[in-house]
Amino acid sequence: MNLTAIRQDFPILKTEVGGRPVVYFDNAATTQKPLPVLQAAMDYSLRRCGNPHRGAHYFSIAASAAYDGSKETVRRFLGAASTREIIYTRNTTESLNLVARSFAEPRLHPGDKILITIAEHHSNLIPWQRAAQKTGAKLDYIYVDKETGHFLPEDLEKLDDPAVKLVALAHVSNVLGIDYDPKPLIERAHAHGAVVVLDGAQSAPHKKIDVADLGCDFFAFSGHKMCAAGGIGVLYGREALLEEMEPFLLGGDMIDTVSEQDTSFAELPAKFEAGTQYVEGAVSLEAAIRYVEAIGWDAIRAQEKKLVARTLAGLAAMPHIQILGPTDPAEKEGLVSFEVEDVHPHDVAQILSASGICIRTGHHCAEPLHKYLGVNASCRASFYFYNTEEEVDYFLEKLKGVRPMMGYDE
Ligand code: 7TS
Repeated sequence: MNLTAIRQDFPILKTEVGGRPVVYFDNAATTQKPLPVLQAAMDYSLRRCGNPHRGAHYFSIAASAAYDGSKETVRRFLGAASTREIIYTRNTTESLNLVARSFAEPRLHPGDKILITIAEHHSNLIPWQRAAQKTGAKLDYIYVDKETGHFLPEDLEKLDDPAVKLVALAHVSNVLGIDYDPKPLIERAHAHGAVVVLDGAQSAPHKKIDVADLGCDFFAFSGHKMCAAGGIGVLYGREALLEEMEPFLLGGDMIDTVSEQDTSFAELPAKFEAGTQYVEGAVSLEAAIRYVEAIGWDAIRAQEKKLVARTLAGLAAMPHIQILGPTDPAEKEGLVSFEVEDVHPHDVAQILSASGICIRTGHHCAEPLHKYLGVNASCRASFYFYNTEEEVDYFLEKLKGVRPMMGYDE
């Protein structure tokens, strides 16, 4: 991987703060966008812009081709059988809400259980809370070991409970950085017919996804966390399940016929894509997929592992740092969350920001996890393939200065 050449594709990384280029370590929140992706979306608007699937004219046909071409690329990217299984949404959040509303709520009853983990982002938690409240189903949790972040083995037995009708879990945790290897869990839940939803927001940008191999029933991710524009997300769903589900939103382009009192709906995936589609976003997502695939998953993974290992080694040498979750780089995927003793995370972030370093602080939309771990808030450095070891060294150097700046010893 030619890092210098790759970084040329990201002019934003040259932004200077305090006389030196910014260090962007908030990639789990959103990634930066490379020129080829920006150019692809602009090229669509300059040459092919139209409303897809609605007209016989040149631009509508061009827009349809752009949109449908993007879908085919996403289908291949996920290893799905058909584009009928690929639904465009705004983001992971909307994808998960779609499943909760259109699949779970009409099917759950009192006595049923929804099983999630304590490590979920709010997007993969609140929709299930609502589904449980509306249907009388019970929302239950798989808890993690507070030191290692791994699932408690006795809680994994909950997967075998036939009352569990739906399991929803993050593929990679946005706080602990653990890849939860969902395959054995999916197999266990499937053994008694439960449906499994994977939140791929933090996995799809970083590793090869194959929904057929994973065996999940639904898989959600966001384009903006993998170099695409904001506002385009994906829901993969097994065709047989999507077929049975009611539409989520109602309106144009998702119908077959409409009479004064009734409507029949379009075939998949249009049934779930009401209104004018975000074609610019679809084009951007396709270009982003091509961009990350051209770099290659092995190269992306190797670079992220290097950055994580260097960060963990540097943090281990600082006496007043506590790391959330595992401390072995082999177990961390692209991000490290930590606390600095005596210093509020927001102060840490502000001090680092003055040196042009962007990290995230707070509960990272995983408040129940933070409460469970007995932590109010934490700091998080999250990487992507364009980050460098020099950036990590600079971050570590500035982090070392935080406690002394607040009047504490190192
Ligand atoms: N699931 C996980 C595991 C996430 O990390 C996020 C976003 C989402 C779902 C929601 O994605 P969205 O695109 O719909 O917003 N995570 C973060 C984060 O860690 N910091 O900012 C956003």
